[in-house]
Parts: sequence; structure tokens; C-alpha cells
Amino acid sequence: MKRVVHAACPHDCPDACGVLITVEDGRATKIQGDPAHPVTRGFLCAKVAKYLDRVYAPERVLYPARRVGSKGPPPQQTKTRFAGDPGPGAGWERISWDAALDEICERLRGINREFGSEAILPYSYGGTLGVLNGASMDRRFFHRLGASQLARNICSKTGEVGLVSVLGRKLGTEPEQFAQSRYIIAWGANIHGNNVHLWPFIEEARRQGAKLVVIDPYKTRTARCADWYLAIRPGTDAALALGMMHVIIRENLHDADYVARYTLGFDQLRNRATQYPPERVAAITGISSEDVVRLAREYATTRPAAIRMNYGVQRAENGGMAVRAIAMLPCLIGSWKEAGGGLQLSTSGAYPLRRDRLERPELMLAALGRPARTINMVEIGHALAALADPPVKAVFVYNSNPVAVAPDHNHVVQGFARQDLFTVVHEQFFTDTTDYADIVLPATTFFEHKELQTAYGHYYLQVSEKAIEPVGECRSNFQLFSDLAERMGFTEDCFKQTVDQAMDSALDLTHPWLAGIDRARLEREGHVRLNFHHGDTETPTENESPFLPFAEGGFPTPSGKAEFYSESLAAQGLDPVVAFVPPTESRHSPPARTYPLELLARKADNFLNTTFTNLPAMQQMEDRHLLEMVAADAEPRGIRDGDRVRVFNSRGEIELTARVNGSVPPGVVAAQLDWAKLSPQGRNINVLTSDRLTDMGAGATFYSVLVEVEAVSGRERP
Ligand SMILES: Nc1nc2c(c(=O)[nH]1)N[C@H]1C(S)=C(S)[C@@H](COP(=O)(O)OP(=O)(O)OC[C@H]3O[C@@H](n4cnc5c(=O)[nH]c(N)nc54)[C@H](O)[C@@H]3O)O[C@H]1N2
Ligand SMILES: Nc1nc2c(c(=O)[nH]1)N[C@H]1C(S)=C(S)[C@@H](COP(=O)(O)OP(=O)(O)OC[C@H]3O[C@@H](n4cnc5c(=O)[nH]c(N)nc54)[C@H](O)[C@@H]3O)O[C@H]1N2
Ligand code: SF4
Ligand SMILES: [Mo]
Repeated sequence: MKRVVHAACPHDCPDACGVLITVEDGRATKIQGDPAHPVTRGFLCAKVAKYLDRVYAPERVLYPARRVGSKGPPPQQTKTRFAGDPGPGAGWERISWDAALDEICERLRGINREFGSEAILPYSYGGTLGVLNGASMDRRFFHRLGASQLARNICSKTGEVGLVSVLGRKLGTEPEQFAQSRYIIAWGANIHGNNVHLWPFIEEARRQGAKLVVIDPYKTRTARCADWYLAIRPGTDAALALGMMHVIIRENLHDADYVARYTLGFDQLRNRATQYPPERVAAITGISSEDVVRLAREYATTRPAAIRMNYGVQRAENGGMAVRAIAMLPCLIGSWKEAGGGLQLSTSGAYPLRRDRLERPELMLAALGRPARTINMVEIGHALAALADPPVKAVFVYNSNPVAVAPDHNHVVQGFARQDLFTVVHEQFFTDTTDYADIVLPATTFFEHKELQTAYGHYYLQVSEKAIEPVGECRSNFQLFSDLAERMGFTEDCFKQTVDQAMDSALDLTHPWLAGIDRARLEREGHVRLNFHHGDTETPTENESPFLPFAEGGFPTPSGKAEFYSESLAAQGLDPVVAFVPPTESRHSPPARTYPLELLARKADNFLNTTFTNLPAMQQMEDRHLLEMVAADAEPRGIRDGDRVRVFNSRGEIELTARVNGSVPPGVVAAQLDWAKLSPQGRNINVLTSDRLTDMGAGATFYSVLVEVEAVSGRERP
């Protein structure tokens, strides 16, 4: 029997594609984009187009397994192949689910007794962004246990805090509206690589004469397609935005009416912008003063103008202020009034789901009588290796690969290698993190479970149906934590909820944006756009009409206005307006800085963080283990294209192959994130990154890293 099932891609990507899976006799035989989805319109990225390879990969984790060998990566000869059914010598023995759950419960109970419940730490991030499998039963379980809380700040927190400080909420321009823009700035946004479904809308705009400007220190595929590419120095975006505001205000190009009605603190902003004349901005950013002036004039006068900012800007140490500065631009020129204007960083703040009902934070208060202590996931290396107080004695990892993705890799490895640490990893593959697990549990893919799906790059809500039965003995996150709760003897009703019941409880139909969008309708239609009300109006606008969240102000900030001046930042001891403060690790840092080159430890276009890095079809699409640099930095170091180089700083070192290709500006080098055990010397680029936190939101600083590079001579290739 053949049927076609509607699903939604849950990977950590703004697009949340509508997907159609063909199933024949219980086996998925084809995957394609859903042509009916108004934003993702029938195509998939290269990664997910080959998803059958992932679902049916021979290396998938299929059964629970218990470590029999020592912790750490497997020996070289078994480096790339890990049988899902671990055979003798693989370092694992297959165990039953009953045995696995019993052992986990016994260990957690013991640790709880001896060290307290906060010695247990969950660690999860973006494996699936599905509403239920991302954060529901898992949170209930750890709250009920009284476990430590995890601050999930590794990706977007800084940008969120920066954006919200101006706009009040994570709302932005709909992707569909970019087709109507006449001026588009991709600002730290690698659209071709990371948000490919926006591209056709941009192309549509360009056919009607729109100009695309890309601001990125790395010459991405997106930059190569741009009408104008500005190679900004890393971590200097706040200065560029301030320079633009300087020109816009000086030349009276701002929208005085919009500013007067809907913004707060214009006078303070004007004073601040005065301090950033184009010449000063040029010296900071590496963009000429003529270009700063031209960008400001074009942006303010070519309408509608939209900014697609992505998360690249906010991975700098001063990223909060940078996002804040950029978010002020559309408020200054009033472009929120126009379809095809405004700015998009994320749309995720639009979904009025009842997260409280899914996560049940009150269970933690009942268990502990107070909120549990919080550990920042960015600092996991130090929390484990330097022994937080009370010490972390158990880590439960799901939806994440911390040994590969967390900064300061050497500390992370040192922490996870602790023999006294009890580590459980729920995974689809034997990753860098399972190498340090005591117990590995098999996880379903989105083909194998039902899910509710939001997006962070558009405004559609979707139901993703289960297409096939779980392969092997895989269980979804939702089921795993429900099963564990039962085994722990947790009797609260919420642990017995079915997937459908949990979905229903999340869908708050009393909220106007969700009115009429119940599960039955989502199941029937697959995807439904949120119904937006503008301002305070009670009647939903026509569903086809453009969503203009701030056309008439209505900013959900404390003042109800776009805040160029923020009391709440002042209260936190931060600059209440906005300023450029150079990152500690940057060319602008004090002369005593020890390492001369700025490193961008980037994502790959054909991987998703470290997901997909182990699949041969994806590996073939990437040139891996390269250090990209310009001739001006290579030659003085005696480095030629293709040479082995040692890249190092005080935190670590890694050997890569030099690629002298002009993708980076002088003074900047770039390399890709990959699995450590698939990289030279078994370590990845995060040996060089730092767990220093950002200015706002305590986020990660992956793009504020200084290194030195030298040629490796007369040494064996690793
Ligand atoms: N193919 C693919 N798609 C992905 C991902 C992936 O790994 N691969 N990851 C997903 C995830 S988790 C996320 S958060 C999103 C992220 O999507 P993006 O925000 O687009 O992600 P990044 O690649 O981190 O950063 C975007 C660009 O910012 C540039 N950049 C770095 N530093 C600076 C700076 O100081 N100023 C400016 N102006 N630009 C800078 C980088 O060179 C990069 O090209 O993408 C998601 N989609
Ligand atoms: N150097 C450097 N480091 C970075 C970044 C960078 O740009 N450069 N990017 C940072 C960013 S933006 C992010 S978001 C983080 C990402 O950090 P993570 O969210 O840890 O990302 P992944 O490496 O993709 O690991 C996700 C894992 O979840 C597993 N998984 C998928 N679905 C499920 C499921 O349903 N259940 C379970 N249990 N597991 C599942 C996948 O197999 C995969 O191994 O990395 C950060 N690290
Ligand atoms: S990873 Fe992104 S682009 Fe690819 S299918 Fe999933 S949502 Fe679509
Ligand atoms: Mo991310």
C-alpha cells in the first residue's frame, strides 16, 4: 500500500519546511517538499532531500546500549563506522529498554540521595525544534526531579535580548513580503546556506529591480550573488549601524513623524550617533566612509527596504548591542509601515503556545521549594571540568551534541571524560558525545513520531504526522521521558498525557492569533498561518493581508514604543542607548593581545551544526578541514595554498589545510564546524573558541576568537 504523509522538517533552521513522505508497505520510499506550503513551496535543502539516507543509515543507533570499554572516542580503525547493533569490540553491549531505564533510574536516585537533585543536569538544544520533542515531557521530568536548570544560550539568546530591547518581541517581516522589497540587506545572514527558502522571494524582488546588499566578513554564497558586498570586520556591526544612523539623522532622511509617534529616546540616540561619523566608522569596520554614506542614503531612500538579519552578528562578544543598533534602523526610517519593509531576525515570538502547560515549571518549585540553580550550556566545559558547586554528577543529553558544539572543546572533553560522571545520551547516531556516554538510547527521527511544528523564519504552524514505525527500538523524546517518569514513580497526570493531549493543551484557542486553529484543522490542512490582529483591533485581518506588526507602533516594550533609550538596560548597568564596544578578542583589543588573526568558526552550508556531518552524501558536498585565509596573511607566514597549518591560541590547537582563496578579508581566517572524531587529530574547531559570554543574554561568542597560524613543516600528516 502506498500513501503520502504530510510532515514538517524539525531541524534547527528558520524554514520549517512542509514535507511530503511517500510510504510503501511501511517503508518510506520518497521525500519531497510540500508544494502547497506558501513559504517553502515544494523544495527541500540538499541535506533533507537525502533524508532517507539518514533514516535508514546503517550507523543509526537502533537499540539501547551500555558502555563496556573506557570513555573516549573509539580507536582509529573503527573511526567512521559504528554499527547500530553494536557488535563485540565496539565498546558497547546491547541492553533492553527495561534494563536501560532501570539502570538510569537507579543511578539518578543514588545521585539524588548522595549529592542532591541539582547534581543532575539535562543538556539539550536544537536536535529537533518540534514543540513536543523540543521541550515538553523532558522539562516536566527534570522539573519534577528538581534537577539543575540549563540556560539554553548557545545560539540565539544574545540576539533575542538585543532585539527585544528595541521592539519588545521577536516578531519580524514575513518572508513572503521580501518579494515586495526594493532594497534588501542580508546582515550577518547566510541565506543560501542557512535560510534557503527566503531566496526565491529575494530573487522575485530583484527581477523587479530590488538591490541586495550583503554585510558579512565571509564571502558566502549569498555574498557572491549580491549586488553589493560589504566585507565588514567581525564584531563591528554596531559601529556600522551607528554610522548609518549618523548619516540618516544628519541628512534628515529619517521618518520624523514615525519617530515622534512611536519611538522613545530619539534625542539620546541622535547625540550618540553624532559620535560615529563615517570616517570613524570606516576605521573600525574596514568599510570606506563613502560606502557608509552610500549605504545609509540608499537604505533610507529606496523603499520599501527590508533587513534580513540572522544570528551571525550576535555571536560576537558585543552582539547584543550590535543587534540592538541594527534593530533601530527600520524604526528610524519608518519602514515598518510598508509591506516589504521592516526587519526579520526571528518570527518565533509570534506563536502564542502554552509553554507553561508543556513544561510545568511549578513541578520544580514543588520538588525543591525554590528554583533550581542554573548552568549556562555555553559553560558546560567549566561546569563539568572545574566542578560546579554542588558538582554535576549526572548529565542527560538529548537533542544535542555538546562535545562537538560547545566552545572550549578541551575543557568540554575533560569534563565529559570524568569517570565519576554518569552520562546518558539519547541520540540517532554515535556522535562525539556518545563517545563519553555510559548509556546510549536510540532516538526517532521526525519520520517516526507525530509533532507540532512552529518556525523561526515564517508564520505557519504545522502538524507533522508520523510516517513510519520507529526503526529498531527507537523512542521519541516525548515517549522516553514519559517512560522514565513512570519508572521513577512520578504519579502526576501530566506524565501520562498522549501526544495529542499535549498538543491540545499547547494550542490556546482563546488567543486571537490561534482562534480556530485546533489540532483537527492542523491535521486536515497540514499548515495554517497564524491569524494576526493588528494593534488592538478585535477582528482578525484577512489572512492573506501582509502582517505589519509595527506599522502603527504597538511595540510590546515597557513604554509601548520602540526604545532607542531603555530603562531596563540602564537598570542592568548596560548602555541604555547603544554603543560600540570592541570584543575582548578582536583586532581592536589592547595592543597586548597575543594572537593576531580573527577566526570565524563557521557552520557548513551542507551540514546543520554537526547534524549530517557523518553522512557520506553530505560530506561529498563540503571541502572539509580547511583554514581559509588571504595571501596577505599567508605569505608572511610562508604558507601556500594546500599547506598543512597549525592554528592555535591559549585554549588549544588544530591542524588544518590552508586554502588561500579570498573568502575572508585580511586579518580574518575561517574554518568549519565538524564532528571532532571525524576531524584531524580527533578535535574540532571548538578547541579554539572561548566560553566567554556576550554583552547581553549571556550567549556564546563563537565569532570573537583570536588565533595564530603557522605552517607545519616536516611533520607527518595526522
Ligand atoms: N545549512 C545550514 N543551515 C543552518 C545551520 C547550519 O549549520 N547549516 N544552522 C542553523 C542554525 S542553528 C542557526 S542559528 C541558523 C543561523 O543562521 P545564520 O545566522 O545565517 O548563521 P551563521 O552562519 O552563524 O552566521 C551568518 C553569517 O554571519 C557572518 N558573520 C560572522 N561574524 C559576523 C559579524 O561580526 N558581522 C556580520 N555582519 N556577519 C558576521 C558569518 O560569516 C555567516 O556567514 O542557521 C540554521 N541553518
Ligand atoms: N564553532 C561553532 N560552534 C557552534 C556553532 C558555530 O557556528 N560554530 N553554532 C552554534 C549554534 S548556533 C547552535 S544552535 C549549536 C547547535 O548545537 P546542537 O543543537 O547540539 O546541534 P547539533 O550538532 O546539530 O546536534 C543535535 C543532535 O541532536 C540529535 N537529534 C536530532 N533529532 C533528535 C531527536 O528527536 N531526539 C534526540 N534525542 N536527538 C536528536 C542529532 O542527531 C544531533 O546529533 O551549536 C553551536 N556551536
Ligand atoms: S533543514 Fe531547513 S531548509 Fe532543509 S528541509 Fe529542514 S527546514 Fe527546510
Ligand atoms: Mo543555532
